[in-house]
Amino acid sequence: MANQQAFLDRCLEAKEAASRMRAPLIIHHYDCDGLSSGALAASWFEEQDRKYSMRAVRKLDEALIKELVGEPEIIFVDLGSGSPFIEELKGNVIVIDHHQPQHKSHLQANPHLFGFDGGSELSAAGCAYFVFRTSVDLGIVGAVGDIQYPLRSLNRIMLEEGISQGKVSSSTDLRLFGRNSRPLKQLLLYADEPYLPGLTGQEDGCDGFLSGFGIPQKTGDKWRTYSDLSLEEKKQLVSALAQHLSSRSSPEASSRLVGEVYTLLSRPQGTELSDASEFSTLLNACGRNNRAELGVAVCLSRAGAYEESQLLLAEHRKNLRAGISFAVKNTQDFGKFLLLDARGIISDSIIGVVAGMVHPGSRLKPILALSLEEEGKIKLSTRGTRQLVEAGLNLGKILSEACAAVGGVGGGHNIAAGATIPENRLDDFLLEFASRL
Ligand SMILES: [Mn+2]
Repeated sequence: MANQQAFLDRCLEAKEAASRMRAPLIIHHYDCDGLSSGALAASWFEEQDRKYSMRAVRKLDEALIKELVGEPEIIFVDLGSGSPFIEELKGNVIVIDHHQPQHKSHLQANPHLFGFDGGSELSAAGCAYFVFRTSVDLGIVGAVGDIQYPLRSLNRIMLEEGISQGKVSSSTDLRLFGRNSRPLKQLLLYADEPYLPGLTGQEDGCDGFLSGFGIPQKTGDKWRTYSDLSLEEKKQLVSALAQHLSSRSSPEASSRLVGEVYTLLSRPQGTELSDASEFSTLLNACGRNNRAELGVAVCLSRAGAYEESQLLLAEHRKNLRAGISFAVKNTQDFGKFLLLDARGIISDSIIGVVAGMVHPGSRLKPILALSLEEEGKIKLSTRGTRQLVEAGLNLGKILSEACAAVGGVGGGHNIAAGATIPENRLDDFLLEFASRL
């Protein structure tokens, strides 16, 4: 069914089309995958010593298309396939995307068109890698940022190419943020992916947990990080954490505690940039705080960009923790799905990330999260599980149909999708959504 060669041929075709462009405008999405795929395309133009310009956007709507009508050359990255409006563009257009295609116009490099699932087998950054064949580490960062974990199919092929190029290595380890950079207590206190009930955000809980077994937190006056621990100590800590999580009925979280981690060997070691997952959080922090250009600058290793991103990262992680702790307490069971109404509490820029991180109780149902987008409009984010998708769930399709019925716009992937609807149509939307599950 899936035709890898045809996909790769299309990628090559897209590259040839790109190399015929004189100075394209690269339009990319503002999340982690959008920033890494945009930067990946930009890095190719720089390697070739060619001109380009860039613009990060939150969504590709009719208003934006109107602005773009006069552009002679556009490369869309991590968006475009889901926007029928782009049929109106008459210039030279290339689309490098992994969202479910809703039209056939323009040259599109998109894994969906060749039988692959763009929600789990390849992200936009991976697609951009197969087009441009450069900066493979950014391809990995985008995949991890879009929660395409563990990497399989086309993602796996990209990973193996990265390993053989000496730019990436993979190993099995604890997956908490800050393995290399945070003292043990902070590692637990600030854990958000997975969220550790009883530990995340709870200092007493962390102290109690760590003093429960004899791992010294300091060597001399230096606080120890997870990577400072001996192999034996690491095993002890991981199994205590797994036990803690399963006693708190978070089997999902405990299964995500340990897994494959990716080290980016050509980035500064010992910083967030050397770990694919930490790099992806940093990019989300930039994009979701309206500093997309800073995220791209970090990807392109511009001087001073990493340092500047640190403040944003701290702020982003604080917002995530607050969002998660709200979500854990306020998610309701609506029968066929879980509903998290976070309007006015969680910003629309992180609602999707939070929805993907909270997995209250069993995950036999998708979660639908609501936030306020702008006056009179609700931003919806919905997340499923791989098991649900394997059983036939397609949230992108459900959302685009349910939205069409209430005058909204939505779509995305089978496992994760988003939409905007008018606030006064929420009840109708919920009925439409539930009836399609
Ligand atoms: Mn994406």
